[in-house]
Amino acid sequence: MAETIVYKILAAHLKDGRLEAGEQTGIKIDQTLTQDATGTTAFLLFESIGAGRARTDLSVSYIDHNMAQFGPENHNDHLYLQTIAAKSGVYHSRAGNGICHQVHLERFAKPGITLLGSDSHTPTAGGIGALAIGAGGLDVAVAMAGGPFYLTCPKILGVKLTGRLPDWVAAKDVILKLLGILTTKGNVGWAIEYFGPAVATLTVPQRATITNMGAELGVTTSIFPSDEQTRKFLAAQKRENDYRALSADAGAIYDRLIEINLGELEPMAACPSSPDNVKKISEIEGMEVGQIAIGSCTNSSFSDLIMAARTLKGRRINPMVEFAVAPGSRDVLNMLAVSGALTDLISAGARILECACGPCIGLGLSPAEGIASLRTFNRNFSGRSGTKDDMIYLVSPETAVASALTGNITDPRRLAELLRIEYPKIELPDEFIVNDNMIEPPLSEKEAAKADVIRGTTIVVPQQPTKLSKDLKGEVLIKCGDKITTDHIMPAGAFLKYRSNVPEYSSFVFHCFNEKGKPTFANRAAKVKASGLAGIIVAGASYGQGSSREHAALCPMYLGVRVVLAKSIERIHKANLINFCVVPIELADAGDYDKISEGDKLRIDGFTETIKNKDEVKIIEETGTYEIKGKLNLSKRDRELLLAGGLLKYTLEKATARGKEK
Ligand code: MIC
Ligand code: SF4
Repeated sequence: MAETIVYKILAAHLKDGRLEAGEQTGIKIDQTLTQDATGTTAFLLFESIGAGRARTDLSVSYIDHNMAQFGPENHNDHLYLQTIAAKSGVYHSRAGNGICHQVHLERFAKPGITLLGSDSHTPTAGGIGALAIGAGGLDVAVAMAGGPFYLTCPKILGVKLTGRLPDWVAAKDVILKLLGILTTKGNVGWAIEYFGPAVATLTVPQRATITNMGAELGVTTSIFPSDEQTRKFLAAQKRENDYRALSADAGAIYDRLIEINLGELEPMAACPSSPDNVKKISEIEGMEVGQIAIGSCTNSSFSDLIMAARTLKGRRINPMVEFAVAPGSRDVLNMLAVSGALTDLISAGARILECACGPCIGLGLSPAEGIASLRTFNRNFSGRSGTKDDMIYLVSPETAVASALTGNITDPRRLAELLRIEYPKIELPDEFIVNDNMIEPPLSEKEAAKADVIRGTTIVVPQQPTKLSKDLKGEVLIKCGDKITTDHIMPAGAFLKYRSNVPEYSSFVFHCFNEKGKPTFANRAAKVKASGLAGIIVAGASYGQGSSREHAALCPMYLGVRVVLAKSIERIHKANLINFCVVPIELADAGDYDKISEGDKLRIDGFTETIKNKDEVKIIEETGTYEIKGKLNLSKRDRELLLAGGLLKYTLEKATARGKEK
């Protein structure tokens, strides 16, 4: 049978289950990546599993998120991660070396491998032909310990690319176009495979921009073929040996097809405050801009930044614009320095930020009130920048740089007419500067046995869930609307420093919905927990969009939440809920959402029995006002996990059972 790339890679890694869309399948994971904001939990849980050394081909732990270092928390995390990585057989990319996805693309990812990362933008590596998937830290910990990763076999959306990008139109505009078509809702269970004649015209960094923002669509992964462009990129990274050709078979069948003619695309923007609120730049042109940033794992490659530098060379940023550049990796920064492009950026007035996530995760550069901020990032959820009611527009580096010169949103295709700037044709360099000085290899097993792990007092082992009760009696703690992101559930930015301390971090659950003078979500949850009832979260469609942060499941669980009842739930978040023994229930009839109010007391009789083998749940309002039906879209393994008290307990039980068999 003619196969897609996704199914070829899945078949080569199959460990458990059948390869059929909708089926739960366990696959072998070749590489893992973790980053510091999810990594401390992942490694603490990895230690709890007791696996000792990582059993993957390669695992890398990155420091790129929490680098502001106000107080000891962040540095405590870095030291813990560095020492536990060395001991566990894991490579460690130190603070300052760059954003995990950019560095992994440059130094480690390969065509045809499976990569699991505790970050939702792990599919960036799909740009090099890797099957790369984002997951919660506990799933990554289990994969590091050599366990299979379970996923629902996806349906394949084939995106056929034809034509060629016009000057000043960028890879970012391709994915923004797709976000406009598919939106951030309703794409759970799909993977995207790009093909068609235009693929050959896109470099690996351009492809990676496109696969990176597949995360915003909510698809499981996105992937490009591996071809001459891939070989060229790997050769320039001095690792041509990692190359292998990879493409779908002729006649491969896609479950859905979309065709995009790159030649017909225009510069686009995702307007406030969702990545799918896409408009053409021509529709919003002229709006005043107060801040512009180029960076993040979406658009911080050498090609992106050299384009910006060449466009800005000898010119000056508009004085009313704050303009910042965060290179994706230290190698990118080094290349900018050596080529002289860094001087062009500095001279034009750019603020050069660290090679890190920085403003993308709300750590610094929060915009002033009431101004539009243009960013080449991937998320513009309200408040994520650190400013309430922010107005963030997601754009290409080309649009960013054009607007930085004029001070208002500008279609870069007009730069010739406005400022006599011709498009700087950018070729991928034949050779990148490669310097792995800040990637620490792990200790040998012998050395590791004697090595100490540094654990600051701010690093607290997360508490595991208690088992579910036979019948559920609970209270609705909050009723929220559609498209609730994990940023709404667990704020990042200034709160990130509590990531390694669940009891502390939990006080900020649903922080954005807390009102002055009223009890916080955490206070209300504590009261309900003390009364002996379980906490219930009610939500609309697409609950848990965005990041892979398992704290969005772990912290509510810590506060006593045992059920999320929503119109629909996004893939990574649903898996995280199950991993931490919070039961995800979808409303059988979305209209029933209107019947439920905050404070309602709900009952599910035979709760654990239902989880064991039923698909339908009867939910009864305690005073008899209404009775509604919920759906349990759970695999056999999901049910086992929930009944065991979550993934960690399940993994430990399995290990004990295996030990007894021996
Ligand atoms: C994000 O972009 O939201 C993050 C921060 O990278 C998250 C991970 C996290 O919350 O630590 C993600 O995308 O998974
Ligand atoms: Fe970092 Fe932003 Fe990428 Fe998340 S999306 S990994 S915060 S750069």
